[in-house]
Amino acid sequence: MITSEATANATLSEQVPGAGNSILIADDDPLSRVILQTWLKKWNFNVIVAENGVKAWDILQQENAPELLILDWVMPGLEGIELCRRIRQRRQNAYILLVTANGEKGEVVRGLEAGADDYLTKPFDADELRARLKVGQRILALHHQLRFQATHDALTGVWSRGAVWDMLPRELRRAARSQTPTGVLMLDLDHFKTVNDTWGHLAGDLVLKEVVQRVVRTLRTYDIVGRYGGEEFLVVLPECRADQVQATAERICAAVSESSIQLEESAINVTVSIGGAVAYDMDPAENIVGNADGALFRAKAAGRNRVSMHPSPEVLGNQRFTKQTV
Ligand code: GH3
Ligand code: MG
Ligand code: MG
Repeated sequence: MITSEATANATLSEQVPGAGNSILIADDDPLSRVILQTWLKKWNFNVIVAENGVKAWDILQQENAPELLILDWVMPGLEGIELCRRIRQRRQNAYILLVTANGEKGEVVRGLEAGADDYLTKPFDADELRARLKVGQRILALHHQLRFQATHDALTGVWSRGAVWDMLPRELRRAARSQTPTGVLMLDLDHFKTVNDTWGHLAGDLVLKEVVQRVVRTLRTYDIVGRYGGEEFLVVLPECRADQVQATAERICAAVSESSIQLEESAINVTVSIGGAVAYDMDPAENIVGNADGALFRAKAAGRNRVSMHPSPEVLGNQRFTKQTV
């Protein structure tokens, strides 16, 4: 979405279309804004405009706020340099071009020390601006790549253990606010050591990847899958009662075992065992994962390729949440 001066009164959420190719201009000078907007639109940016630092700060509090920012140094209320400092205290995923009036060395140094990544001097030069924005885009893309690598498992592409441990407590707090239960599954491949011993580790890796794909295909887009350990995975199922958690786990078991995994020279039959638990109210994440782990242990002991549920108040006839869930 492109925001023009004419739509500057649109609500903030209407103005923030997503970080992708968005850029924020914060400048109190209407002429500078028009010049920048014209060029940036021509270069296919989604332009979001703030007429002062306070409005820019409000926009930056929104979800999916732009990451590429052109901030004027001199603005009434909140100056660009102060805005830089505030942004750096809160987030790293921003590339800030600070606009100075004359590019005087002392000013530039102060701006960079306050958290700006680069600076521009007025009057703007289109080619220079475009080149500097490309640098910003390159750095932001690297930032995203690093972030992805830090939060995802390289082999299977699902969330890393650390990322799931970050997300689960947040999900549990959200669920407690909306009074909905959250399901957690602990899933472990059965006799996976035998797969490695028989067909080799590379084949084992391919099997792991295929199992994860089968699991993910069984789930909803907003369910969370993370690699908990070697061949162990944690699944978070928002807004699921115990019966729904169990049904989902049964579907996963069936999806993994229903056909053999075809490799170049072999077809390998794989099964998984799953322990399930449901969190209510503010059950700590450690407890719910521990409960799912205990249930997994029982599923293994009972013969593998099966689901075992940690008994929940709901199953025991003490249903605390009456709200309908999907
Ligand atoms: P169980 O049914 O009791 O879970 O038996 P298991 O053989 O699956 O369990 P065990 O813990 O004895 O062995 C797990 C194996 O998983 C051993 C380890 O080498 C293998 N493994 C863990 N991560 C990877 C991986 O990334 N790639 C491959 N190929 N193997 C892995
Ligand atoms: Mg195993
Ligand atoms: Mg294991």
